[in-house]
Amino acid sequence: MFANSRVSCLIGLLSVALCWVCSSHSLLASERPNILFAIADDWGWHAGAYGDPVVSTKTFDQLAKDGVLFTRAFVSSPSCTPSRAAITTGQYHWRLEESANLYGPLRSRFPLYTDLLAEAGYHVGFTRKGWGPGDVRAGGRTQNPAGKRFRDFKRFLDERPVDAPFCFWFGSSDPHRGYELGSGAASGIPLDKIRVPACFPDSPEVRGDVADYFFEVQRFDREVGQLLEMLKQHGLDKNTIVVMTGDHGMPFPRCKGNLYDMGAQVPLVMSFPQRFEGGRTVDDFVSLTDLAPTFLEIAGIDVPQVMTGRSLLGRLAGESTYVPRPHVLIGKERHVPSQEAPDSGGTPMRAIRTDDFLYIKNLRPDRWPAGTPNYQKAFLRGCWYGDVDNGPTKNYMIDHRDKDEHHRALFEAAFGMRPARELYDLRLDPHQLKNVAGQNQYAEVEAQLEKQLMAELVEAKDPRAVGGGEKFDEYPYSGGAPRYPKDRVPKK
Ligand SMILES: [Ca+2]
Repeated sequence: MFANSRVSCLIGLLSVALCWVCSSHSLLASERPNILFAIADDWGWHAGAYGDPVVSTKTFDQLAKDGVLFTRAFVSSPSCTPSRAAITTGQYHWRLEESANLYGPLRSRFPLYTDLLAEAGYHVGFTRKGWGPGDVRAGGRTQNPAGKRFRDFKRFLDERPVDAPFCFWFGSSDPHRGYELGSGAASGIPLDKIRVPACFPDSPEVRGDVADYFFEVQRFDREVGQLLEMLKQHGLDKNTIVVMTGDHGMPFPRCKGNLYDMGAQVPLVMSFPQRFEGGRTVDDFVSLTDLAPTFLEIAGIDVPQVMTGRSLLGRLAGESTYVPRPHVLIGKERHVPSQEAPDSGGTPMRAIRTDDFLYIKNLRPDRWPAGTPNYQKAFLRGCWYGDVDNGPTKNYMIDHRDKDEHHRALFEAAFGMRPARELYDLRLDPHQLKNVAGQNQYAEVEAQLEKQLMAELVEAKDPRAVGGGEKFDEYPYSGGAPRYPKDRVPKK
């Protein structure tokens, strides 16, 4: 009798302890939350919630009021394939072999949060643009790393098993180019009120181009609003965390494909009013590699050790012991290879972004970071500076590069060669246009950042830091023009 009561007492204590563990670190199976992940394509850091005076992002802004707005979220790499590979694996893209490059397949040996959720009973799917671009099967996979493909969110919900929690990836292709010329102005976006980013010259062409980009940002935002309405109609809004972000910066010169904030910083909001206090703005550094561990932890699933991301759950839950990242690392391997310099590979770079500094290492300063100029084939605009998406701002900056000193300086910053080291003092130069690397007064800071960056790259087993990094240049390119040359045979 005595023994029995001791046992039941122990069981009782154990239950209390287990419940405490459940409530603080995960959820009981019946309460596992749904995850709605909305990711735009090429959406830079532009939203009403961040103070942009023109772009209208009502859905994002409402989620910011209801949830947690992150002001310093960065991608692993400012290129579609590696950025999405890093998001789905929770690992820096340089750990993902071919998928560090645009169009590179994502090998099946890299675990994905989507698969782990599916194995735990989640209904997992996506629509439109998931991981990619790239060949899913070439990676030894049977489906896109974002999950099973569905026509749309409605079909996904219709096919959901009763009582199964879900994880859905809404991958819009907005605001990726091409744009309908003049669509922004025609929709009523006031060109004169646009804050032209400091890395572009101010001209009617550039303003019109930014407005066309905003037009598609707004379309993405409206579509996410429609998804939220559907959640409500199905009674699913209470138990769903909604996450809205983008895969890297805007498709303009010195933005997408670059490690400056214009290329690597993205909007991020996470809203789950039933569980997490809303209306908070958080200035922590976040890497989008942190999303996979966050999603897993929120579902009560162990995070694989290979994931280099760090769960944000502690911050979302307001835990006082949560320690944010002190800085983020960013990198780039091959984006679009150059047609004119077939052996040039990519323009590998690594960077560390702290509160006050951005330090970039250009590992091959002999290569053109925006693609080769190719002026002799000027009629083939598609081959001009192939690493920059074609569009009115690109054309304007190239065509007017000799208009005056200002135009020339911005042209060089976007399209010119770059030194092996770049250092930007964000306290004096928030737009990251004045390289102070090599200046005496910054020698100590530069040395510290170099040491910190290299130590973390070594720890994360970056082939560019520990050896073998040239393989990134040798992987074949399967994307569109400008094509990787046919006569180049990748090494086995
Ligand atoms: Ca993209």
